[in-house]
This record gives sequence, C-alpha cells and structure tokens, in this order.
Amino acid sequence: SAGGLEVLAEDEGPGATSMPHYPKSEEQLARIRNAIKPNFLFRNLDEEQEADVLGAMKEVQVPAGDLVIEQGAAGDFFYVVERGVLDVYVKRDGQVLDQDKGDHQKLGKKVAECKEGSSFGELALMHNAPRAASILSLTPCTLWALDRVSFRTILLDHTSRKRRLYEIFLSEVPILATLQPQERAKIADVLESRTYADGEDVIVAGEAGEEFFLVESGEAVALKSDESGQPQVVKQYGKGDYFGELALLNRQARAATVRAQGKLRVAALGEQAFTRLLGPVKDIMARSVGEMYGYTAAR
Ligand code: 1OR
Repeated sequence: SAGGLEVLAEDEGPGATSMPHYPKSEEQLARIRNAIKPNFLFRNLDEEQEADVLGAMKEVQVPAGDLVIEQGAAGDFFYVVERGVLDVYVKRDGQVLDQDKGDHQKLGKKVAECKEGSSFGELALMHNAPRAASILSLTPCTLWALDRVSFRTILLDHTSRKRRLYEIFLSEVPILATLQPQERAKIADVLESRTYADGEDVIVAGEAGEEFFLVESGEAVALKSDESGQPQVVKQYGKGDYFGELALLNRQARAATVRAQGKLRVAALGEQAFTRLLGPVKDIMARSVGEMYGYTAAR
C-alpha cells in the first residue's frame, strides 16, 4: 500500500534519510537494549523509535587511557557504556588540583565516573554547546555511539517525528480525511502506537471504554457472542479503519471484543483527546458525507 507507515519507515524524509543504519546481530541488539535500559533518555520510545536508535548505534572499542571526549571540543557523538569504566574531568581556571582525589594534571578535577549502563556526551548535543567535560577511559571499554543527527532526531524530536510519521497515515484515514492538516497534527501528537500479537484482545466486550483506536497496519476482527454464547465475527478492520468509538460516544461498556488477526499495530487515542480533537465525531462524519455531495460543511 502506498504512503502508509511501512513505507514511511523506510523513507521518512530529510531527518531519517541522513540517519545511519548499522546492521546488528541479535546478540548485539540484546547487549544494547541491556545497556540503554537504565537510561532515562530511552524511556517512552515506541517500537519504531527504539528500532531506529538501535540501528543507528555504532559499537566502539576503546583501550584504557583513551580520551573519548575532550572538554571544549564540538559534540559529535553520544555514548552508552556497555562495559568498562570512564572518568569525567572538568577543567576550570585557577582550579586547585588534588592528585589523591584522582584529579588529572591536564584534564582538571575528577567530577564523576561512568560505568556500565550509564551514558555521557548528551549535553553538547542537546544544547549545541562545546563539550562540558573530558572523558577518559580507565579500563578497556565497549561503548555504543549515537551520532548527533540521530540523537536529535530520535531522542529529542519526539513531537515533530511523530507528526511526520503520522502525517500521511492520518490523511489516508477516511474519517479524518476532511480535517485540516493542523487538526491532524494535533491528533498525531497524542496518538500512542501499540502492537498486538495474533489473537490478542485490544478491546474486551463489557469493559469500560477509555480509548479510541486507528489501525496502522495488520487486521483485527470484532467479535460478539451469539445466543448460544459462541463468539461470532461481526466486523473486520484493516489499515485506516477505526474502532472503539461507540463506548466513548455513548458512554456505554464496550459492545464487542476486538481481537488482532496476525500482528496488529494500532494508534490509540485517550478519551479526553478523543472528545477534544475528534469531537464531535458526528460533525466530522457529516462533513465527509457533505463532501460526497459536493459541498463543504460550515466550521
Ligand atoms: P558533553 O556533551 O558536554 C562531556 O560531553 C560529558 O560529560 C557531558 O556531555 C556529560 O554527559 C558528562 N559536568 C559536565 N558534564 C558531565 C558531568 C558534569 N558529569 C558527567 N558529564 N558534572 C558537573 C561538574 C561540575 C558532574 C556531575 C556529577
């Protein structure tokens, strides 16, 4: 299908095309995941962002005594420590150094230590500033390096990235097609991408409804029990379809169970955002109908 998320994942425009991708073994991927787990910068990444980070990271082996970062230099990479220990030094005018405390004649005062699972080099990349400290390896180290563009694109630029990612997809969702691009961008900001394995339930009949869903990729079915209690397929959903609106519109319990058929990816919208951004949905539907008959509903 043209213009969908799968297509976007391969070609996401100017930001993404300049991001490097280093193929990795499962073993390497597991090692990076482990190394970035404790790090706050990597929390709340969706699957796609995580895949981008993992892909863009480059393994760097550093011997003991290597100056990985020099204070005052321009920032090029952000590093995650998989193995080894590094010392952090800050140099200032008129500093009194104490070799017993680990201070370094040239690099200045020892202010911190970086160990497994920690990271460094984010300041210069976040603030476009010179390196604020020097980093010297104490032992041989295995580091994962993320270049400046990838760092900023993936870790700093959540909002615009999300908008880019969802822009085309949302414009192809029939119920949203008549919205203005700015209206869709606001929806993109609050959408949460989730994946379900084959047979998993996205919605369970009878439960309270708190979210609305758009199908990003894959398929789902709506199931209702017949008189004998047997679940029957009452509806099928594919890319661009939506479900979960009934409970939100009518404030009733979920009227059916919606289950993934094969791997399913949905974008979820919370109830408040649904009301604020899509409400009243009936108006949007009316607008779509209006356009079919050649007029545009007043706003
Ligand atoms: P960077 O890009 O500036 C040097 O490159 C890195 O050292 C820096 O990002 C941080 O990731 C890391 N002050 C400045 N940078 C520090 C410090 C630090 N600790 C680690 N880095 N400290 C304040 C010293 C007055 C120590 C804080 C515990």
